[in-house]
Amino acid sequence: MSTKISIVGLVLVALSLTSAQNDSDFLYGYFPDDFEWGFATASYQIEGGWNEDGKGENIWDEFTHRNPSPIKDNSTGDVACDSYHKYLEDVELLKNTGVNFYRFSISWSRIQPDGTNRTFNQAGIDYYNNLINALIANGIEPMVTLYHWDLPQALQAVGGWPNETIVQHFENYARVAYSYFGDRVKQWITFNEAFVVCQQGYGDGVHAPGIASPVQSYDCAHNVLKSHALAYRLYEREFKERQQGVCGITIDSGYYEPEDPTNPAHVEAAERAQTFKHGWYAFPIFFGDYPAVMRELIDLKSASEGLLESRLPSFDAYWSQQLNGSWDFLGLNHYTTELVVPENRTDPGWRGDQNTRTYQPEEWPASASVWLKVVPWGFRKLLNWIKNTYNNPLLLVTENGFSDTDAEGVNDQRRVDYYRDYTNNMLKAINLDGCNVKKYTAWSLMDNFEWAEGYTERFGVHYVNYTDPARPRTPKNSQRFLKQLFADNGFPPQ
Ligand code: GBH
Repeated sequence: MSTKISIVGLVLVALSLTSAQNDSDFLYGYFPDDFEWGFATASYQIEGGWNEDGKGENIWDEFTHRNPSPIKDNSTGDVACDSYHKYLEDVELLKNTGVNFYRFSISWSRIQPDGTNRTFNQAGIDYYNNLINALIANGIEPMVTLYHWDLPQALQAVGGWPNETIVQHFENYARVAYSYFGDRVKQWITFNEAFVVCQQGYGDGVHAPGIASPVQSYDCAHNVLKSHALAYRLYEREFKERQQGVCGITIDSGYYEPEDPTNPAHVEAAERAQTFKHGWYAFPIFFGDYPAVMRELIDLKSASEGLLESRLPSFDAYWSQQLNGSWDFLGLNHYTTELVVPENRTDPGWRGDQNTRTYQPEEWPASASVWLKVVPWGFRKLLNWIKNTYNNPLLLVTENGFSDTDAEGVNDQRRVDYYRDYTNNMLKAINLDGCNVKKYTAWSLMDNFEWAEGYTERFGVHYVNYTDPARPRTPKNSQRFLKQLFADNGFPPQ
């Protein structure tokens, strides 16, 4: 009897080990009954109406209007998908796909044109009120991101996120949003992908405001985290009881797999990469401070560069306390996986500081984005890493998706495959591994302005024709696939 059990056990272990890597065993079955499905978008990527009805300029307006253009196809979000005028059509698309919720972001400068309490724009409030009301009238729950990268330009003019004065302005902005929309919005996300805000915007400089600095990205992160904490505590203190909503943050992370999982140095390097990426933002929120490995390495490197203070700032007891536990849920944006090898580096900044090199093997299936390879098993492993690292917090997948080009049009079989295989790995993480995931959000409802890549990469399940002034949206095959998945709440046994 006992040998029988252990043989069964061995077979199960062997099966789960191979499944983690090659995904050959598709899991049929259902998500939990209370599981919810939705789509995400972001204000700058879809709205257009960049200077309409009193909206202030933001850093993406300024960035895309530069000459020469830093955007691949020299495009802008001036019109984008024209959702500022077509939002009712977008609500129809959502309704037709059978979603539970819609994740969109508020353009800060549309409601506070200079980003401070000195200015206020009623037309911006009206726009979001109309959108929220239309969603609710159609049985779709709004999930609102306060900051998806479009900082009011007036705040960048005084230094942007690396300037600590921004923390108070963000809290003030959050108060306006909670006050005007919180009677109907019950799900708040303070920041979308703080990593991208700070590292792409102030570290590598490939996103607005286009600053490349090994110091500013850490200062940015510090103030983004403080801003998150204040906005969370404000909601908790003044709104939560009355409005009965929840507040959290979305942290983006790939999965980091050791190149050689049998080599302890590789395993350690992968853990370091994972911690530098996800832990940079999540450790302060879950534990009240940056990860020890970041403190150690960045302090050491700063000293050897002859700096008198570390490039990584510190939280005092007050901020540590404000941050610690400032979450009702953890938002996760996940797209891809990288392999990691250890490497001693001296280039200052977030990349060099972690003493790793990451890459993706050529043979992994590609997308239209250089950084996005299709690695479905990495999703399951990341969900397990989060479960183990933060004691299985309530996790909402706030983005996941695949890019192709204009050539695919509406016949987007690779996107269908991506969604099928990634959501199947999420099903395994939930039903087999016990990960506490309660929502899944596909990026994106429709093709849109893909930041530095302009309109050259498409992430939508609706095709948007940008050469037509009416910006018509057409469902792709992936829209039909997800509609079925949402309706079935899983994969019905064949
Ligand atoms: C998300 O970005 C955004 O939230 C969304 O607005 C965007 O449209 C969507 O995904 C698709 O890109 O080489 O280490 O610098 C997440 C994607 C994360 C992709 C950071 C590029 C660069 C990682 N980005 N990544 S790194």
